[in-house]
Amino acid sequence: MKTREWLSTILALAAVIGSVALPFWYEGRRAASAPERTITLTGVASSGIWTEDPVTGDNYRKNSFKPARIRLEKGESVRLVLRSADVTHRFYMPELGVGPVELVPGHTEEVHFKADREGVFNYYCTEICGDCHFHMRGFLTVGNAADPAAAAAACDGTHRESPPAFSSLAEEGRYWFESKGCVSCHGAGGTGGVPNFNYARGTVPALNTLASKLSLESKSEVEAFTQALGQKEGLAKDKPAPGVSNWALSYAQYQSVLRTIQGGSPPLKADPKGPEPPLFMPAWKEKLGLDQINSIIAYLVSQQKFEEHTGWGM
Ligand SMILES: [Cu+2]
Repeated sequence: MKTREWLSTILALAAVIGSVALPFWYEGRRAASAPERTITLTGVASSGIWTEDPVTGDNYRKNSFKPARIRLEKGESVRLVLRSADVTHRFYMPELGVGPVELVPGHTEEVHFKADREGVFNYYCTEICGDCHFHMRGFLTVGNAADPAAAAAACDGTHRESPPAFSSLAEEGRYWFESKGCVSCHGAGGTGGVPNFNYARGTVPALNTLASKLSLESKSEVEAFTQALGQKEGLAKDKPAPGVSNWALSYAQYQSVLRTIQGGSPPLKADPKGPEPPLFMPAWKEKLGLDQINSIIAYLVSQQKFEEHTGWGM
């Protein structure tokens, strides 16, 4: 009797353990045996994109490739085939442990990774590969995570031809901000928020509060400052712009912003022993003239939201 009771207890326990463990075992087996999904990404310097479209000699000249939009299931294994359509690129997707992988034209590289967590993961080109380099960023989405609101703008080839006529300095600045690729790191309208792996501040700084940084306290001060920026001779320390209340401070801050744009600024690492953050502020002085930089500053200060002062007869 006793032995029988023991036996049935053991059997019941085995059944319980089995029913709990079996699905996990099965999942594990399934994941281990699931075939890898192959994704081919080609870097295209002339439009600053990573594309899944096949790139051949014939269609390269038309250059109508779509930027890749990759969505993976959580747990999916990927065989990533990487190519360059033109010049040397370097593929880097740090959050999923891929790269940097140097991509020499004519060669194919292959890496494997597993999408083991849900989220949006950015990938970058970290080799300065031409005029459209600063557009060359993409993302892939794992699981149910929502795509980011603003994808990096593709580099429009027409921007390299002569620019259109502008109705204001800020409008001109917007054009340069978007066509030179500032937008792909600093976000549409300078809203920032693009993740930069191992960067002390986490994401690329927003620039839509530049007016405050320049000590411009209201819309009318922004207008007065912009007016002065648009003068042929530019800004001068001893020539305060009428209507800007703290000219000495505004001018000093403007000089510091100008230095950062012209000379660049290396990103501070979050973990000093970790890798270089993939995104950095390059020196623009060879690529943008002072007039263009001033127009970009005019655009960015126009993006600041001020609290409206109403009442008091104002
Ligand atoms: Cu590149």
